[in-house]
Amino acid sequence: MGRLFEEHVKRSVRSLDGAWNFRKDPIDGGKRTAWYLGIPRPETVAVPSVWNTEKGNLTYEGVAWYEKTFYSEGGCLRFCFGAVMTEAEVWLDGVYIGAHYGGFSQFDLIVPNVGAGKHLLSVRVDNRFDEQSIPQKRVDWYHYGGIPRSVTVETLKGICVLSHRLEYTLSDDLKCVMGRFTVALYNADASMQTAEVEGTLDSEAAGAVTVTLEGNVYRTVTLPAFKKANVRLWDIGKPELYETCIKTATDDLYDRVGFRKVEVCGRQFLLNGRAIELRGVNRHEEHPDWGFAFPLNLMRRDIDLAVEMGCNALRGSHYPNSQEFVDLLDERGILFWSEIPMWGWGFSEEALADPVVVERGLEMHREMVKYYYNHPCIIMWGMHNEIQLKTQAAYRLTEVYYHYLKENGGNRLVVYASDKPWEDICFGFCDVICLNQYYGWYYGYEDDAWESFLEAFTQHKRELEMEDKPIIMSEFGCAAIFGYHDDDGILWSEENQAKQIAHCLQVFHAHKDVVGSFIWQFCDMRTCLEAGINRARGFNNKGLLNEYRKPKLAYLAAKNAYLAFAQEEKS
Ligand code: ADA
Repeated sequence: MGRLFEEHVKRSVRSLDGAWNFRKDPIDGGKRTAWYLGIPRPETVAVPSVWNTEKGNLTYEGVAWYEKTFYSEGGCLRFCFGAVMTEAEVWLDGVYIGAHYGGFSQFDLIVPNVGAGKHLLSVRVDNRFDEQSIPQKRVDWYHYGGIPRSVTVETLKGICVLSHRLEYTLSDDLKCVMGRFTVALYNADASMQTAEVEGTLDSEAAGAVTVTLEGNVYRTVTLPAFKKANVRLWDIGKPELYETCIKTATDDLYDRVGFRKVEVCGRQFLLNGRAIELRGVNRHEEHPDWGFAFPLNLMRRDIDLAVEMGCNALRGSHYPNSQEFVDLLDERGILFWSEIPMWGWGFSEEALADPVVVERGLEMHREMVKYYYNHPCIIMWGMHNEIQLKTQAAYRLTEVYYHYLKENGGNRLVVYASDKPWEDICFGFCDVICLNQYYGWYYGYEDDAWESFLEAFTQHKRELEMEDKPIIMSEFGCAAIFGYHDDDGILWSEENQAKQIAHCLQVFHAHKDVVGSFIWQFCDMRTCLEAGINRARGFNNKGLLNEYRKPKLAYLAAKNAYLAFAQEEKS
């Protein structure tokens, strides 16, 4: 769902986007008074949207109810939610059908035996926090609430394809693919059914198997392996995509893949066997007028702005981005780092050791892998950002996530972003050391601060016997208020930000261990008003562009540097 292409030809899919009934429930009494049977005196709002962009609701944090009436021919219905922020409970015609935790993940709920006619879908949305929340209350972005991504209802018939992933390896000369599909099936019929499950790659046969399933049962099957010679590789700026399809007699699911090889070899980052430098930027999928319900045309514009400044990579800080955005990156040949919203400072050591938190994070990784596996642009899975990496609790959690992603994440690197270069005890669980550092802003204003830092860290790596691990500078930057100029380049001026960015990009580019940089950040963005965050204007102002995507001087400085590095790479 929410893709740039049709996912189904045989399956009937109806969008539930548009006008929904809505009401805030500040005392959380709706469940007690059965609002799932009908919201009393509702307002009309748009879905997808966040409630904070409605007048008067900017700071609302709590419970709210959404409901939508729709017509269906009946049968087995599957409700697909692109994202509900943060906890969702769902009822159909007043009957509870399921719940989901986690604001940035897609999920679906299947309800067999629904009668034909008019139906009411009700969703209770809760965006409050406690010690077990991911993210925690204290983050450096805005806690929007609502249904920020699309909702659809599908009618399932017979043996259906819920998801598929294409696992593959490339031959040493990168010309030939050995692949096999793993397919999640569901029998939507109440009686036992048998079906031929066939895979295709660009319409060519790619494995088939016959499956018999009892009524209303799930099963995951692996199709026989296939070989494809003379493949066109997916690469930066060369987005060679193949269409995949899994079909049964009654159902189908289309997706796209691209074949590429990502690895770390010595201190190099290799894409398709070639050493590359990641020229990146961190981007929140956020806009002051839309919150996290980010429109497609603005996604395209953000990508154009990033490409124009010479970027070949983006980090989806700090949560899985919408499918459309990742589809666009697949189509443009831009590398992507996708991570879950396990963000830093807020998590105490106790929280990191809490089995509920560990499991919630793991489930977010499972969902990210399930829904994003086939995207060729995703070259790195990010486990977390700036957590208490010096603690045993962080070590154990990182170990669990790392092994899960290594075993299940496909041909990708596994990383996390660390702000504790000297105390971090988890570097054994990442393929590349990713460092968030803020010389020139929070600390170290000396001219050679970055050079000294990298020299000392390279020595530290040697002492840890990790000399051969490459480094990505995953965050660095400095704030500037858009339009605030000062010839002497004092703090907060566009001149100062531009000077700092230009300088550190050169330092990173010249360092033999640094394989990439992700500037913090693409554009200014609204941030939460928690104590300790205290950002001017209530925005994180370290954007190269302001929140309306107007360039600051630093955008031009980054563009000059990145385009020059790109030119060097070509010659
Ligand atoms: C951290 C964090 C970012 C942002 C940044 C900043 O590195 O990962 O989300 O908060 O600091 O601007 O201070």
